[in-house]
Amino acid sequence: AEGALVLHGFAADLAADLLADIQAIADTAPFRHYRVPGGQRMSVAMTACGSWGWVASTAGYGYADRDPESGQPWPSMPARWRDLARRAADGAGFPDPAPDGCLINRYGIGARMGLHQDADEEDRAACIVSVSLGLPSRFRFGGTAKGGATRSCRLDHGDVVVWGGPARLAYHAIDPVRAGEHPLTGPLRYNLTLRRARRAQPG
Ligand code: MD6
Ligand code: FE
Repeated sequence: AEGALVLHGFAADLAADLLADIQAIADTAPFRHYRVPGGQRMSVAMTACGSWGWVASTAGYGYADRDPESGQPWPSMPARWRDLARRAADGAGFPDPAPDGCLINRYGIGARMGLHQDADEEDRAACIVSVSLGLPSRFRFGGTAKGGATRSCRLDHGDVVVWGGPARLAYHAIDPVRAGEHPLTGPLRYNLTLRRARRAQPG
C-alpha cells in the first residue's frame, strides 16, 4: 500500500538478540492480557519499553509513562532497537522516527488483533516500524475508513513493516495465529512496534 513497505528478512540476523532483549524486558514488566473498555480480555499479551507504553483498561486506552501493573517506569528501550528503527525507516525512504516507546505483542496459537488504527500517538508524522519474530501471521490492511475492502500479506520471522505517509492511519489487523512451532520461539509470535508517541520537546 502507498506509504507501507515490507522489508522481508530485514531483522533476521538480529532476531536472537531481539528475543533476548524481550526476555529481559519481560523479567521486569511481564506480559499481560489487558482488558479493553468493552470488558473482554485481549488474546494478545502485551508489555512495553521506552518512555511511553501503550496500555488499556476498562477505563480506556492510550500511552502511559509507567507500567500500570507495577507503578514503575517501563524498562528502557535497547539501543539496537532504536538503531533498527532508523535503518528500516531509511530503507523505506522515511526519516528516522526516533521512537520514544515500543509496544511488544506476544501471540499464542489462535491469538489475533482486531481491526484498528494506530491513532493514539501525538506525532502522526513519524512512521511506525514493526518487527515480526517467531511464527508467521497474516497482516490485513484496508483504507482509512472502517469497513472497506482489505488486502493481506504474510509476515514471517525477521520481516519489518514500515508504516508511514498515507498508510499511517490505515485500518489493520492480524488474523488468528495458526498452530506451529518456530525454532526460536516455539508456539509464539512476537511483534515489536516502535513508535513516536509524543512530539519532540521544542528547543
Ligand atoms: C502485529 N501490528 O503485527 C500488530 N500497527 O502484531 C500492528 O498493529 C501495527 O504492524 C501499526 C503499524 C504496524 C503494525
Ligand atoms: Fe497497529
